[in-house]
Amino acid sequence: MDRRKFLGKSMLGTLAGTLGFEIVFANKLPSNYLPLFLQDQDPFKLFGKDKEMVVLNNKPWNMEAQAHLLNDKVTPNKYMFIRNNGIIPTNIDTSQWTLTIDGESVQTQKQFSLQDLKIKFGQHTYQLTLECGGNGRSEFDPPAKGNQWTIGAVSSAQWTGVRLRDVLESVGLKSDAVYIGYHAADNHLSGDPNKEPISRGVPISKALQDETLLAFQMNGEDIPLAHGYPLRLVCGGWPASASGKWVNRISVRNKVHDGAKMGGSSYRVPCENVSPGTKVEDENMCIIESMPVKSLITYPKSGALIKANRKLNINGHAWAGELQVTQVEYSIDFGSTWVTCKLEQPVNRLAWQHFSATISFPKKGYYEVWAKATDQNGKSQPMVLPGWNPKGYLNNACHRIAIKVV
Ligand SMILES: Nc1nc2c(c(=O)[nH]1)N[C@H]1C(S)=C(S)[C@@H](COP(=O)(O)O)O[C@H]1N2
Ligand SMILES: [Mo]
Repeated sequence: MDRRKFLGKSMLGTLAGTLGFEIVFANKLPSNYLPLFLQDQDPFKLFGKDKEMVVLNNKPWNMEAQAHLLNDKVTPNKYMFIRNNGIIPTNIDTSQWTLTIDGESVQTQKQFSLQDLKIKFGQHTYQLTLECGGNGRSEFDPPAKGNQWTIGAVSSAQWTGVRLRDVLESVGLKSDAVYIGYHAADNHLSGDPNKEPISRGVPISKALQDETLLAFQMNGEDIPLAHGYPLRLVCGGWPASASGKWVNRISVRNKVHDGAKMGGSSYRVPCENVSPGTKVEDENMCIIESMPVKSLITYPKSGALIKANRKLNINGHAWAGELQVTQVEYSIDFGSTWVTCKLEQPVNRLAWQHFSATISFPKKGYYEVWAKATDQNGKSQPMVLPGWNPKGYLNNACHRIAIKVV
């Protein structure tokens, strides 16, 4: 495919806008000319990411953070992972963008412009934690195919938009509505316009939660292009694949949504635990819903040196899908004994929580600091890999960092 053909001038303006600068003589650009900043395809520049982010794939673009980059309480764009299943849409004209609500279970199909959404419905802001279902995949054995995420496919940004519930209620749902599915403007890697790269959804009960948003802002600004500009569904606490980027249609379904990547082994795990390497039949696979309890030590960076007799302050975040985290503990003796950390309340439901502790080490030498979170139902993170599954989802094993006391 020749990218140049896709780049209309209005889109260049939009793209430059979301990157935070203006192409001053955009109206003088020869037609079919691709500006250098798009030609070089430096993903860090292109997406406004920090140089320490790690690129896992360039077709499609997938990029993750390292633990120490995620130390901010609210994740800024530059440290936010990117997970794409297809090609990022480029021909975005916000004045023409529409959201269609359709499906078997709406009273009447309806279309909204972005402006309609912004003026007809109340706007709400929540900090929402989004973790890719495959975060941690790289540790599974036998290995699972897919992006080899280590720990960095998680973010907790502030999202502003309208409630999906308000929009659905204004359209009217039939009593048989059980699920919603999103459709979006990104393109399938094959270039086939009839194929969607991904079209997932959530049960109606999740769709109607206060915090489920059709968002048009992230961290107080237009959503960056790579994260779903100009409109994104955000379903915090669930695998981030449920949060459709570049959303232009929501279908209200009378059955479990059957869009791309809803079936087979996509975002599904064996309903019962299986031994590693087992082949699992489709009917024994269950859709991932709320994500499991997990935590990340974001300060210091693994490998830090500290002087003997000095105390070490650690910081991090913990989250538990739909649930609250009630305890975080640390261990410096490989999990033999645990000490409770200071834990903050979330700023709102579905936002991650911050923990900290001050650690003393008995003598010089090599240590690891392990962190373990527990959710409100009393479930804790496993110290080693949890249940193997064909696509390597839901690895919530304890995070650990290396420390040398010198
Ligand atoms: N339209 C669309 N929405 C999408 C995706 C995609 O490829 N296309 N990827 C999903 C997956 S698998 C994840 S983990 C999150 C990643 O969100 P982020 O790139 O903003 O971090 O977006 C989800 N929404
Ligand atoms: Mo994902």
